[in-house]
Order: sequence, then structure tokens, then C-alpha cells
Amino acid sequence: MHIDGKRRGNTLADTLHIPAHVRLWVEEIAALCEPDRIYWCDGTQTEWDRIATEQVARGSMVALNPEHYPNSYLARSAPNDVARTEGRTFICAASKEEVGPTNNWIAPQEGRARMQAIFKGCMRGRTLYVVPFCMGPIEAENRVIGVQVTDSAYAVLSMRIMTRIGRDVLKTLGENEFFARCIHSVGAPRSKGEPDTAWPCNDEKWILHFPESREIWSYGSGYGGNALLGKKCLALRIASVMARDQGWLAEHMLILKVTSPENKIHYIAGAFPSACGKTNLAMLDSTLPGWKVETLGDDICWIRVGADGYFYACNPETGFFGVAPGTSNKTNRNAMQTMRSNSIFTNAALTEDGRVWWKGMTDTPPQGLTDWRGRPWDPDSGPAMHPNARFTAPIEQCPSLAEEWCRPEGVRLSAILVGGRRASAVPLVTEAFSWEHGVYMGATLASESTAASEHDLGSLRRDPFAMNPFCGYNMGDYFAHWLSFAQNEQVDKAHMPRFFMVNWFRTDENGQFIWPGFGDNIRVLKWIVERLEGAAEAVHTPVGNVPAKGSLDLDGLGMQEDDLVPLMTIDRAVWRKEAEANRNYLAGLGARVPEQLRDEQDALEKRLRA
Ligand code: OXD
Ligand code: MN
Repeated sequence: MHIDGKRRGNTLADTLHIPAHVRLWVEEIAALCEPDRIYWCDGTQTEWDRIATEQVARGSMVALNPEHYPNSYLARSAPNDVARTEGRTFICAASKEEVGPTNNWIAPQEGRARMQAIFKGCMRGRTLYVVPFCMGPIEAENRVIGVQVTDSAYAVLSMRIMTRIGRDVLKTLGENEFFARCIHSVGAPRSKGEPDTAWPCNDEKWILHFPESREIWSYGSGYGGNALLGKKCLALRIASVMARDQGWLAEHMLILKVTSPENKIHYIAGAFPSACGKTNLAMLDSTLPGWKVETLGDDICWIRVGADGYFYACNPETGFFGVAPGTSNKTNRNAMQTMRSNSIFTNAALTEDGRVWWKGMTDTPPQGLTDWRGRPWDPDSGPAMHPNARFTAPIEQCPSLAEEWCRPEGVRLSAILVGGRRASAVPLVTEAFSWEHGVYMGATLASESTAASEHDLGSLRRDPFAMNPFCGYNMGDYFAHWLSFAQNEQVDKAHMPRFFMVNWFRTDENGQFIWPGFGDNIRVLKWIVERLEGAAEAVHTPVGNVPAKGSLDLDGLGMQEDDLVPLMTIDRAVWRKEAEANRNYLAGLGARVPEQLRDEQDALEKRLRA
């Protein structure tokens, strides 16, 4: 370990006052991991350019054609390191009961012992980068500062897009002030002394979270969700525990702003499981004249109750880590514009002239593609890009960005959407009767694969509030935490956000989507806004309020009122099955599921019988 003098790696450590407790901790980790060098990141463009150039030189990234994608790179991961590894993700809380049935558990002492053993000497021959980062605007009262140490240059570059990093963060962190300790390594090479491959990683992967000490240890993977520790690990799993303890919410939600032709503004958050179009909705290109949607965030939303009793939402990130396949100028023009420079692409295909390509970007693939494995693409050998190919792009480049996106106090929330991919049963939009009913909708949220057959409840994947992979504690307690806001004295009960369940994915008897989706989802947002303002009519059904005839704006859509019937119908027989599945699901979550949710369950069943 070379931490002193010239071999420290860079001069930031000399030019900036690093709080002693941060320096000591980094020294401790370095003593364990035994890197050749330690490099303190300052977060500047010069630093980004230098690290990126080094990565290109060593064959770890490809510089894209600067005419089309200035300052942008393509990375190709190892074929066994392409997604989050939920099976290798653990919460090290005091007891198994504490983490509940939706999390893997290891006792903290055992977890620590394992990490000490596996990280021993794992960075030999490499640089240990120190990335001070901040989730949330630096000046926000409730920002969370972390320090990630990592031996992945890709992680450093991506963290600079996704969070605020470097000098300013260290400047803000006071002596002895808390910071989240985030330790990441792509893992030791399989055999000792073996040189690193273009995308080093290890067959053995461990993603450990210690909620008590707010600490993360991630080993063996360079993939975004496993390696950018500020994102899923800190801003969701650890932050969800902090939020429970401190009376706020850390959610897997987009945040958008809707402006009506009368200039009325509403901010809406939305929880959708992966692959349900969260990024597309956040960047919606409105098809209704005068109605505008702007973007504040596409993945993570921290919600707090303000001194005035309203709910305030804030996106703690500064970038998008979006799924690329399917993204095009037709489906999401704003995303395509956002990633035109200063971006990193992972596991996309490469065109002959140095651009990226994925399925859906154009109707036919260009000639001469190089696939995501770096080989000339042979259509018989599978898709040119990986289905989970990603773009990592700065939020500031998003044409639909709302100017208040990083307001330190956040924006006042009017509504919360929950939605999954449901071919049947679930209406286009349903308004909850109450806060508790909305929490029930979130708690029983489910999504199915497109191949799922009608009413095949077996194919549903449960994903309460889209937090199944991200809630760092017992799901029953999490539901109770959501419910508790209705009793919270700080909350202005007259101005709590209202819940709406949405479903863009209902299909007809031929398996075709009935609702056009994308930009036309503004019609649903318009109805929601008009409900909030008391202007739109709704029909009471056993599962919630749905749009009354004539209340959903179909102008210019080419759909008639009758076409909406299959999107809105509540089939009681189907819903009785649905309710039964919900009951079984909640029962399977164990005794900590709050009584109030069971009451909601009873009430739904009663309404369905009536
Ligand atoms: C993501 C996810 O990458 O939810 O955002 O998996
Ligand atoms: Mn996500």
C-alpha cells in the first residue's frame, strides 16, 4: 500500500483539506485491499478526460465518433456481468426478521468477516479511486454524503454523471461529519498476478448492505446497479432505512411536472417496476396542445414532509442510467437528445462510423455492426446489443428538464402514481379512495411479462411500490411506514398527494395494446390533474374511481368512447381472483403486514361482493 508521498497518486490529497476521519478510513480500506496507488477524485472535466483516455488506451472503452457523440464512450462488459445480481444482494441487519422475506440476509458479524477475507489484497496492481459524492443537491439540508472507494475507472466516470462528486463534496463535509462508507471492487483476478481484462470482474459477487452503520461493500461486479453505490445501494436500500428512522421516504419513483394550458402546475411521482416505461413517462412528449410535461427524475425520489405539512420530492441523482433498447426518436426523443454527448454507453452495438445502435433505434439495423461482445455482428448469433444495454447521460442535457429539478427543498407533490405491466384486469387509470387505499394499491403492485396470457395470475411478479429489490428492511414495516403519514401530526391532511394506479399495457383479444401510450399518456395525466382540481368526473367502482364517460380527453386520438370500454371495465370475477391473489401475497409477507392493509383487503373484497 502506497499512501504517502508521491505514490499517493494525485495532488488533490495535498491541495484540499480532507477531513481526518475520511483520510483515516481510506487508509484503513487501502491497507485491506492493497492497491498500487490511491487516487482522490476532484470531479473535474480534466480528470474525466484523462481517465477516459486511459481506459480507451487499455482497450476498456471505445471513444465514439465525436461528430455524432462528442466526449462519449462505449464500454463492453464481461458476459457474466450485465445486470443487478439480486440473488447475491444481502442486507446485514441484526436479524432475519428485520429484513423480512423480500431480502437476503447475513448476520452483520458474519458479513463483516466475509468482506474482510474477500477484499484482502483484491486491488493489487490496480488504482484505488476515492470518489467523494453527494446524493441530493449539496446545499440541501437532507443531502447524503458518501465516499466510494473503487478499483473501477468505469464506476468513477459513471459516478460523475450520476451524482455530484469531488472537490465540492469534500469541502462540504465537516470534520467528524457522517458519510456513508461505500467500498467497491470488481474483485481480484481469478488467478494471482493475472493482468486485468478489458472489463475485470469476478465470478463471485457480493453486494452487502449494513443499514445500522449505513455502509456498503460490493465485490465482483462492475455493472451499474452493483457498482455505482450511490444509486440503488445508498439512495434506495440504505436510504429506505434512514427514511424509516427519520420520518421520510426513499422511493423508486420518477418525478415529473405537468403544466396545463391555464399554467397550473402539478408535480407527480410514479413507482413502476423496471421495463414499464418509467424513463419514457418522465420525458413524455405531450400530444395535447397546451399541455406540457417536464422532467425532474426518472428513477429515485426522496420525499419529505415540509414545515408547511406538504410532501416535497427531490431527485438525488444528476443523471440517467437508462435501458437503451427500444429507445428511439419515436418513443423518447428527449432521451435520445440527452445522450448525444458526455455519455457512456454499455453493451450497445457499434456502427461502422463510430455510433451506437440498439434494437428499436431504427427500423432496420445498419450494415457492418460490431456486437456488444466486440465481434462483427452475425444476426444468427443473437441480438447485436445486450437486452439490458444502457445509456448513462447527464440530466442537465435533457431538453425536457424542469428548471427547478434540483431545488434544495424539492417540489410539492400533488399525486403519486403506481403502475405495472398488466395485460388484463387493471384499468387504464384508477384513483384511490384514500391514502390507505393508495398504500394498498402500491403494496399489491404487480407486473407481468408481455408473454403472459389473459388472467394468468401465476405469471405475475409482485413488486410493491416497485421497491421489491430495493427496500432495505421488512416489507411489512415498510407498508406501516407509508401508512403512518396519515397519522403524522406534521402532515397537512388536506394536501396529501393523491394516489392513482395506471396501466398502459392492457391488450385486446389479439394481444395488441389497446392504449397508444407514450405521448398520449398525457391524456391520463390531464385527467389526474383535473381530478386534483375537482374538474373531472369519475365513476365509483369496487377497485377505485375510474374516468366517467367523456372525462378523458380523446381529441385527435382517433379513439371513440366505446373503444375505452375494455380499458376501464372492472370484471368482478377477474377482480375476485385478483383480490384473492393479493390476500395470499400479503399473507406470505408475514405478521408484520399492518392490520390497516388487511382492513383494506377486507374492504375491497366486500365491495367486490356487493
Ligand atoms: C434500474 C433498475 O436500473 O431499476 O433503474 O433496475
Ligand atoms: Mn430503477
